[in-house]
Amino acid sequence: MSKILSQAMESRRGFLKATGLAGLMTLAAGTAAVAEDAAKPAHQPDPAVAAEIAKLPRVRQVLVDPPFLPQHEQVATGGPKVVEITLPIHEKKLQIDEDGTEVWALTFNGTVPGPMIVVHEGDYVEVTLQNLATNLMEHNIDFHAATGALGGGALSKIQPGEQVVLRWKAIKPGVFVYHCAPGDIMIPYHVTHGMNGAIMVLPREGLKDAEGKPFTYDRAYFVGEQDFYVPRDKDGTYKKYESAGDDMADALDVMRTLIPTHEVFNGKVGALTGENAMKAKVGETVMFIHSQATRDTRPHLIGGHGELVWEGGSFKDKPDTNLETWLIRGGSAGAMVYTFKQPGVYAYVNHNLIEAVMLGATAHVVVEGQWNDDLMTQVQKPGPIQAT
Ligand SMILES: [Cu+2]
Repeated sequence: MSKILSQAMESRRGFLKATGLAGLMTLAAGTAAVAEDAAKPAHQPDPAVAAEIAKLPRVRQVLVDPPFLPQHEQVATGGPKVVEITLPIHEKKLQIDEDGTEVWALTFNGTVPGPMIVVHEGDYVEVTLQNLATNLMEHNIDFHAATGALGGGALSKIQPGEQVVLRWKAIKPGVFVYHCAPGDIMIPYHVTHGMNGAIMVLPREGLKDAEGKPFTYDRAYFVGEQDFYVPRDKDGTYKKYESAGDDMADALDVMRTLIPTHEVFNGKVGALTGENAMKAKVGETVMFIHSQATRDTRPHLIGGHGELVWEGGSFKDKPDTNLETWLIRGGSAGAMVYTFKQPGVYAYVNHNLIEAVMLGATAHVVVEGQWNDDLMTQVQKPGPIQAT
C-alpha cells in the first residue's frame, strides 16, 4: 500500500472513529466479506473455456461521454466477439448546479453517469477496470447485465493504483445499470456520489417493434438520472469538502432522510438543456435510454409519447406502445423510442414535476423541421375573453 494511501486510510479511520461510524464500517466490511466468500469458491478459471474464447475476434470499444453512445452496429455482423473496454475510475470534484454546489463525485471514466457500453447478445464484455493511483478509496463494478459473483462485484475489487480484468458473457439482451458496490454502507455512498452507468445488449438481429417488425433508430441518447444528497451547514448553505470521502458522516445523515437535495440528468442541473440540449430532426426515430441506479423515476417527453417502451429494459419483451409516462425502477434502465413529428424544443423530464423543475431533472430535445399544422395549431391568438 502506498504511503499516501495508508495515511489517507488512517485519517479516514480516525475520522470514522470520531464520528462513531467505525463500528458500522467494521460491520459493513464483515457483511461484504461474507458475500465475497460466498461468491469466491464458485469461481474456477477453466482453461478450456479460455481457449474457446481466445478463438473469437476481439474489438476495442472507444467509450464516449453521455448522452452519446459509442459507435456501434444495430444489427451485428458475424458471430460473437470479445469487446474490450477500459474503464478508469476517477474521484473528482464536480459542480452540480448553477450556484456552484460541489460534490466529490466517484465516477467511471470521469462522468456522471459513467459511459454507455453497447454490445450484442452472445458477445463477451472484457473490462479493464482501473482505480487511479490518485484516488483514495476501494472500488469495483457490479453489472446488472452479468451473471454470477455479485454481477462481477466480487471479482473486481481494487485499491488505488490497481487494475483488474473481468470478462463476462452478455446472455440477456436489454438495457442494464452497472454500478460500484464495494460493500455495505459504501454501496449507497458510492452510487449516490455518481458511480453508476449503463450498458445496452442488443439482440444480434437488432430490435423489433410491438408487431415483431425489425426497425432501426437514427440516433440514441443516454440519460442517466442521479440523486445527490449534499450536506448543508447550520445556515442552510451547501457544505464544501477538501477531498473525496470527507463528506461521509454528513452525507450519510442526508441519505438517511431519503430526500435528495438534487435530482439531475447527466451529473448536473442543466447538463442537457440550452446549448447542451439533445438534438433531432422531424421524421427521425430517436432512442432514449434512461437509467437510475438507486431511486424510482418516471420519464416523460412533453409534447411527444413513448411510442415503443421497454420499461423494464428487457429486449426479450414486446415493447409497450404510446405511453405518456413510463416507470424506471430504482436499480434499472429502460429504453424508449419516438419518431419526432413536430419541430420545437421538447422538455424530457422526470414527471415528478417537483424533481423536474425544483431539483433539476429536466432535459431538452431541440427538433428541427417543418411544423405540421394538422397535428396542432393556435386557432386564435391570446386576447380578451369574448362573450359567446
Ligand atoms: Cu466505488
